[in-house]
Amino acid sequence: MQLIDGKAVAAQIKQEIAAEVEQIVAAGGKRPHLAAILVGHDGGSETYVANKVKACEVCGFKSTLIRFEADVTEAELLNKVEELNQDADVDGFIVQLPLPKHISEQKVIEAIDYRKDVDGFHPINVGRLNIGLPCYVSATPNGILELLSRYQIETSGKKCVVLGRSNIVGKPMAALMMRKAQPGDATVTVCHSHSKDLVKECQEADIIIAAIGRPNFVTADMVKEGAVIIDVGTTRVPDATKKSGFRLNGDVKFDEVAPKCSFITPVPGGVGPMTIVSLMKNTLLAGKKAIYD
Ligand code: BQF
Repeated sequence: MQLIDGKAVAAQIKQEIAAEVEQIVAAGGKRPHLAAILVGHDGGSETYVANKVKACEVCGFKSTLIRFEADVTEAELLNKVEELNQDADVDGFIVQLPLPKHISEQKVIEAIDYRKDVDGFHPINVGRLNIGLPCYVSATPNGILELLSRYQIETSGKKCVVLGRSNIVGKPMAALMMRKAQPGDATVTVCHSHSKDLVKECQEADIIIAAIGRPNFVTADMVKEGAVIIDVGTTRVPDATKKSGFRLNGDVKFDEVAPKCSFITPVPGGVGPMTIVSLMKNTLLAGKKAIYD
């Protein structure tokens, strides 16, 4: 069993990005600038945005954090999105999800200029991903692809089960794994809360990508000997022994599943850090105007 060290890979990629940024700036180019909108004070969202701002510093990017209280109106939020769309200094920006219930996430996502949509959530980027055109790719699936690539994990012709069908992880992950590319070329099955034969599908899988947000959902009996397990779960569960009062729990029962695997990602330190670094890669692309313009 080999542990996939997302934290170490992410640290290395951030150094690669930082080196490229210094080259760009030395040559008279623009330092990439990421802006993030954070609505409210949800603990998870606060942490995730802080992780992104910190990563920008490490990469040598400029970053701007824009905060609104949870009672911000949809119109006010849409105004800020439009302002960032027009701001020539901002190369890319994100709106941290989830948003309060009185705001339509879809409306906000569609208001973002797709050329600055470094989260890859705008329908134009989603559509382009699905037909194999250059685009901003959703950060978590792209980070997983990067791990599969750096660990030279064979995906071509393999049975890949994606657990979860969210717009942010499950659906783009399935699209990427079925692409005619490396990593890719897999036979992809997407399972979700209504799948009848989920356990059987998992037992036959060479690769399981678990993104259902249910702690310890994937157990040893569901995993084939030698399978590759990618755990996207990051549920915060109370833990009195931690300074923060909680810990992150994956979708995989790590202790019993790990001995059966060829490769497995831990939580924390697996997919999470790669999500952040993928956003940094998209921001670098935005700064370079590498995809659009
Ligand atoms: C780690 C996210 C659910 C809903 C919205 C490092 C992150 C997490 C874990 C992180 C996530 C999860 C993010 C670790 C960003 C991943 O060391 O294991 C980093 O910051 N993430 C998000 O922005 O929105 C979410 C999960």
